[in-house]
Amino acid sequence: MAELGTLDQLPADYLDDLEARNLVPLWPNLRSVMPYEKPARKSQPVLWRYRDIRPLLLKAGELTPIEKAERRVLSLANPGLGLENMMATPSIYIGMQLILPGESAPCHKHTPAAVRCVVEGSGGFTTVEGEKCPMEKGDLILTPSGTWHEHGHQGADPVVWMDALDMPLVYYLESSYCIDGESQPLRNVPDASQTRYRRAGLVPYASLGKARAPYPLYRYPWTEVRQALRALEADTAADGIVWLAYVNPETGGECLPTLGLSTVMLRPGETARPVRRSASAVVHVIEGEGESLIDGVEIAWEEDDTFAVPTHADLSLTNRSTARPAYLLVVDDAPIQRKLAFYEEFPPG
Ligand code: GTQ
Repeated sequence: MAELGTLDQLPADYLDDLEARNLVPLWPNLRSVMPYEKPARKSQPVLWRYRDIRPLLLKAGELTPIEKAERRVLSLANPGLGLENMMATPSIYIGMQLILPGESAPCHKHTPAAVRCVVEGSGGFTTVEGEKCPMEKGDLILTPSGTWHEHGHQGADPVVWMDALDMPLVYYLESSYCIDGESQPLRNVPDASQTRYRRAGLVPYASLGKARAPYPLYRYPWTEVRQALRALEADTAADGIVWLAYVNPETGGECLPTLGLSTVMLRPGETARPVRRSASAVVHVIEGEGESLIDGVEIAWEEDDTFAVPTHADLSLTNRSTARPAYLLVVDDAPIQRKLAFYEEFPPG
């Protein structure tokens, strides 16, 4: 490990000459962009309490009509990355979106991919490419890159959901933009989770052997995912994690090219210690309460809370209840890292 030369070892007139020609010497900066052993990380382990968010989001409902917001969202920003950058982790944007009864958020499509997880309220819906997806607590709705989507609300109480987008990555690539569209004509059928992909292991015969649709399923209903976790518990070793990945039912691969989606059930009193990973993640608490240690930082979470897990961080997840399971949604950037061929897991020892 050679000691590298520093900027102050270079003559001022030489540095001026470089700067005048838009040139920068690498060696004084090499260790900061490429440190040994572990990446430099600005992201912090952060907890966003729903108890804090909710009144401020409802206040936004009073202060800003939907027409003035397009999307009425408070972004969950990681202070380590600069609040104004609206990044929960280096690749993941998280927002909490409020829609009031009778309101609608107009149709658009954009280059960033999005996924939503319903936090509270009944009667909301998102229409994706003409498919009307009901939104009930815990439901996951995908709006992949380039798909038309709009939101509405036919219920009586405020509806709130969490948005996760790969926007920080797409923005960094100077590729993030949006196109407004007309409200979509509805295909008058239930969403594909109730029709074409009603059950794992079955796909419409016509799709066999055909070019695979990139996004056959937009909605993953929580009531069914929750049952699937309960069923998996019966076949999970006591020291194993009850953990399901959301996948594309036609390919068995990740639902989205950038964001990984999975859900963990913590048994009463359980502490899970997932293997340390190179991916960053955001964890959202669908049900339950507990605590986590993230690189030594203790975070006590409750239902509907959300927290950020930086890349390469140590993570534990403890269900504080000895009576009820806890259910977590994990959004991570492992799919990006796998595609770039540097995704790693670091088993202990
Ligand atoms: O609902 O389409 O939180 O376009 C940020 C950007 C939500 C959305 C966000 C968006 C949306």
